[in-house]
Amino acid sequence: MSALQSDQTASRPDGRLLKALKGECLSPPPIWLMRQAGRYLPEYRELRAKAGGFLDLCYAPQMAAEVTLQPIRRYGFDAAILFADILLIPQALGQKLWFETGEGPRLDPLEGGAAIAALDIGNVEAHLAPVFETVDRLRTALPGETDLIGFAGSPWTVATYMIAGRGTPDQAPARLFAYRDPVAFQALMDVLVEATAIYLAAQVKAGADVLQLFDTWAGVLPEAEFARWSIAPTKALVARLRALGVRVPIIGFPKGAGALLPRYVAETGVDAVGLDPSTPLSWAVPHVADKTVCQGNLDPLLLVAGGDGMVRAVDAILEAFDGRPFVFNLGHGIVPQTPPEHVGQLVKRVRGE
Ligand code: 1CP
Repeated sequence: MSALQSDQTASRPDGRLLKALKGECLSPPPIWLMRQAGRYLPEYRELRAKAGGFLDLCYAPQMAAEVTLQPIRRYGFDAAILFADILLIPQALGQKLWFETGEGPRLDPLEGGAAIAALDIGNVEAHLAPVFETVDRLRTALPGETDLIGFAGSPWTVATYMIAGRGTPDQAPARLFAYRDPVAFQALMDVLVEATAIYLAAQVKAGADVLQLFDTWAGVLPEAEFARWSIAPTKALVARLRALGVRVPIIGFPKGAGALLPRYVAETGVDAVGLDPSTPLSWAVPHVADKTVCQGNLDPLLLVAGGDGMVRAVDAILEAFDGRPFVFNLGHGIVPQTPPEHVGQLVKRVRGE
């Protein structure tokens, strides 16, 4: 792990997130939170109203950089995560994407092999140029010690939205599609691996110090399908990124992977792994933390509730990973009803202040 290096930021000393991801044991551990920019912050809601829609915000570099910086100013997290969305890739491939107010994303569902064959990889980099400009602005605007995380969805998770056209409770449409037509589904994985590699390599070139792959829907897959549609495309993506010269650490987040996490870690080539809230600490420490850097895993609803329950859970996580390289985070994204003051209390507790 020590051979890893940031591509563009060779002159900038590693921040605390980078140090932990390269295997340094830090006390207190670095902290950032998934979805740390977003609707729980009044300053985000204000800027989003000005931008018009959520997608307008994603493609407006000055505003997207500003919402990325908002939680850094408030809480001084050790890392910023680029403000964008995992569904920009399907849009860059030519699929129609829009957001229904109060409901979430909608896409024109991909209905078969012909629709998959029509996806156009040629336009990905040009379409996503505003995102790279956001990264570039952020690298200049962020405090020197704050690492910048770029991200994308894993091919499986992005495909679930492309096939269903929306989020569903168990992403059954994509699972069914993959069972019925694995050849067409593999073609979709191949397109997504290549498009995502282009996208992430360009984020790193623009200044991202770390990459995270969100595989939010990994946990709905049985073992054989987990290997085929979560592990294999992630492994191909990591290999493709390394072949493109990307050397920054990559965090994989296969939510719900459970007992398949050690296999995911051993086979994909990621440098660290995000644990979801249902992963038992007593199991994760011997089975995962002995093999790679862990990140996680406070239940986002404990952050909503706050108080003693939150404090006890934070302390249990810190104690479990004490003496190992570790990154404190939630086990999934912050939810909109989170009181902003609880986030401040969480950061203080983790830092022992
Ligand atoms: O303002 C709004 O109304 C939009 C809410 C919102 C936000 C703030 C969406 C819509 N996306 C985002 C930003 C976002 N999405 C980030 C920004 C950086 C940060 O973490 O602060 C990131 C990393 C994502 C990633 C993302 N988008 C994931 C993976 C992580 C996760 O939470 O599971 C997924 C599944 C999406 C799709 C998506 N985009 C938005 C919503 C509401 C959803 C989920 C839809 C669903 O499953 O029903």
